[in-house]
Amino acid sequence: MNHSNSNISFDITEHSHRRFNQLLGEWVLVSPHRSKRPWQGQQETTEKDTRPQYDPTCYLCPGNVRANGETNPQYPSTFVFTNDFAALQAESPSGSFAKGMLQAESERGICKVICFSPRHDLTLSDMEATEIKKVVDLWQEQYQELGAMEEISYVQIFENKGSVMGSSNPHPHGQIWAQSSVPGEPAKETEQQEAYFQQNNRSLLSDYLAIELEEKTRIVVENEHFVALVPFWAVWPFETIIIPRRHFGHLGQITEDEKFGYAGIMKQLSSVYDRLFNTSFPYSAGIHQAPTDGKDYPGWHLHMHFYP
Ligand code: H2U
Ligand code: ZN
Repeated sequence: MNHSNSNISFDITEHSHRRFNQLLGEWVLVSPHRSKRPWQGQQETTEKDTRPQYDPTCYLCPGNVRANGETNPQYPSTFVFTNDFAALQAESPSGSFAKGMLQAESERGICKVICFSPRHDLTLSDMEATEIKKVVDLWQEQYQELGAMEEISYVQIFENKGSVMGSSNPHPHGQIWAQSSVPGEPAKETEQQEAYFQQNNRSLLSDYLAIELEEKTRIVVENEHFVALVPFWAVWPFETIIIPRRHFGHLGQITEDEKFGYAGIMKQLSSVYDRLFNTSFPYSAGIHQAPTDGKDYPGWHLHMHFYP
């Protein structure tokens, strides 16, 4: 195919192109003109959230009995427990399977559920930043506790919000999967970030953030410690990334002040999503941070992805 029009110069806001995802080391396709198409797809109208503060049938509300018969304590802020239907088990036997192209390896791990609040009717955007700070405290504690375990190489903290994202329960909660190998995406991010740090002695995301703060076109919200923005290489509509201004690799290294900043930026960002769509907006969000496999990762720069 050679129909290039040499009379027109390439305009990144007009013409289709590829962008390089620095974190994954992959190219993604971007078609800016597509956003000009007429939109007759779904538009949400405000549906008053009628969830009660306490739902006697909810498996996650304080004092209720879970599906496996255990009773939740009357927790006043956050609550963590081992997932009763864990996707990974600590005691599963090790081994592998190979039949030509068909290859498998056993994977061990620990899955936990974290309730963000005793209130059944809240989401992160409704919660006070001081309450969200307690969620960050718990994330930090869990990252350190699970990461210190011999067989755990990666601690994935995430939230699937809303039934369309596959969440089985409207009670505000997230999950943690701690596992014996480093999953694909964080593994690619490790490679990219460590290579960049070796070459430049600065973190990839510090330098990337500096560019975004100068361009000022993709910043969504920011505070003293964190910035939320639409990454240059975004693939999904309304995809964002939260990046701390200071370079640190994991929640074990976050300061008390930064934890308040983290809580604040999450409240701000989730409120922006809710306002934009006039509804309690569903998303998948995950914190990416340094693996816990005992190696040193000076290039890792913690960040959080939001995929609405
Ligand atoms: P999601 O629906 O967002 O995946 O989170 C709810 C999790 O809570 C889910 O993984 C667990 C499910 O396995 N759960 C329990 O561990 N105990 C229960 O009694 C109900 C749900
Ligand atoms: Zn509940």
